[in-house]
Amino acid sequence: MKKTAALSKTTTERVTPAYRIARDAYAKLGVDTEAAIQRALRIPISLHCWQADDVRGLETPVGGVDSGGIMATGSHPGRARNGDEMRADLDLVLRLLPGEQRLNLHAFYAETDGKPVDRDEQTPANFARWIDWAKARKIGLDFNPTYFAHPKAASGYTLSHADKAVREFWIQHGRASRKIAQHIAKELGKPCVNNHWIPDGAKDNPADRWGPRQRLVESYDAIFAGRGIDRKLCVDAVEGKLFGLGSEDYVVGSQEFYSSYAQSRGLVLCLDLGHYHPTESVADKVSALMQFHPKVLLHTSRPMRWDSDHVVLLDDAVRSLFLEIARGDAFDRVYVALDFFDASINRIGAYVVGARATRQAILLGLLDPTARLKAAENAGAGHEKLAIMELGKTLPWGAVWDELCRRADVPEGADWLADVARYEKSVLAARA
Ligand code: RNT
Ligand code: ZN
Repeated sequence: MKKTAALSKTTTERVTPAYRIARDAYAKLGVDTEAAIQRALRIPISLHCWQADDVRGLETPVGGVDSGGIMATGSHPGRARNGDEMRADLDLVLRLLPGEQRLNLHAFYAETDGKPVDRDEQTPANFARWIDWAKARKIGLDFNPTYFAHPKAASGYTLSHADKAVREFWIQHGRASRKIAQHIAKELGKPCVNNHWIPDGAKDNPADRWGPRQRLVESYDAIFAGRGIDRKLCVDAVEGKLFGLGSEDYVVGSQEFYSSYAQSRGLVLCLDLGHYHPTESVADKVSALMQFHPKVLLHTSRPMRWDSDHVVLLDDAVRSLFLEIARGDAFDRVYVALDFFDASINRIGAYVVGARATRQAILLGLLDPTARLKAAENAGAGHEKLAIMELGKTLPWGAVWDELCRRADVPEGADWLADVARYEKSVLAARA
């Protein structure tokens, strides 16, 4: 308490009148904006590298046989075409974002100098450039095995494939990914979240729903069986979904499958905002799942009628999700990562909009007058609870966000648009 008060005093002279008004308004509801700003800045957001190149990957030859239902639509000029271009774009993104960021890599962003290296043979050396880049910027890296965009995924099945040889190939890839993730963690001195998502499923009425799920358990068990991987370094997560393009009827790795699998094997469960029926609320799920799952990984995304992976905006789904995390005081139990890809607009702008919206939702969660609301609720004063909730919606949180940006020394408001415009002209235009 004392520390916060002292901090507010030292910053009083240089804060704007707008922030001072906002700070006082929140204080009236028992909310400490200083504490919220500091906390919001410290929560890492993992930037998905795949918005930079429309989820194509850097492999030789480029995998791209089958997308596994993942599709970036649009043809805005300026797509990053190699690792150096991706890293240059991400450098600009990092300069425009407040707070701690990480970078989320996928295995098909391996750089092998033109030498073909198949997924089952990947080694940490294939990611040396990414690791050096992250080291120089003092940011952490996360990782994902890529079980799609590959001839051996063309049937729509990978780890649950009926053919043992195909399963074995993907098991070897899963194992390789864990070694790479562990290596990354050691190199950077920060744990690396390694998220497993597979496209496996059927377009129409499979006769056998049981077999693939049983095989998937066996394949994952083979991947996660010990072999010198420290789970504190390589933090394995698994991500399910309701349906995908080409797997409308049946997804082997469904929510029920992964919820039980992660819980029984001590893995992190990943929840992607685009992976549920539109009437389901991920915000409501976390307080149920987290009674049993010590940690969850959140993929912020924006489904537009389906799992369309639109750029994240500050919509109700994102706001209510982080509000729930804040109300449960669970920020230490979640990993926050972005997962969207839009090829129809400036990709750097897409990153900045989505990452800022995600951090705004985090800040808004931390600005919630939870104690006051719970007190009203517990006293049976339902009308008071609703009144304070409604009041919370009208408070000037934008001034607190601007202050957060100033503290982080990044452009306020939409001032970052000028940087993106300059880059579009000087760098992206030349890629056309
Ligand atoms: C797919 C999952 C998965 C992917 C990334 C590229 O539906 O959301 O997280 O988007 O791994
Ligand atoms: Zn996802």
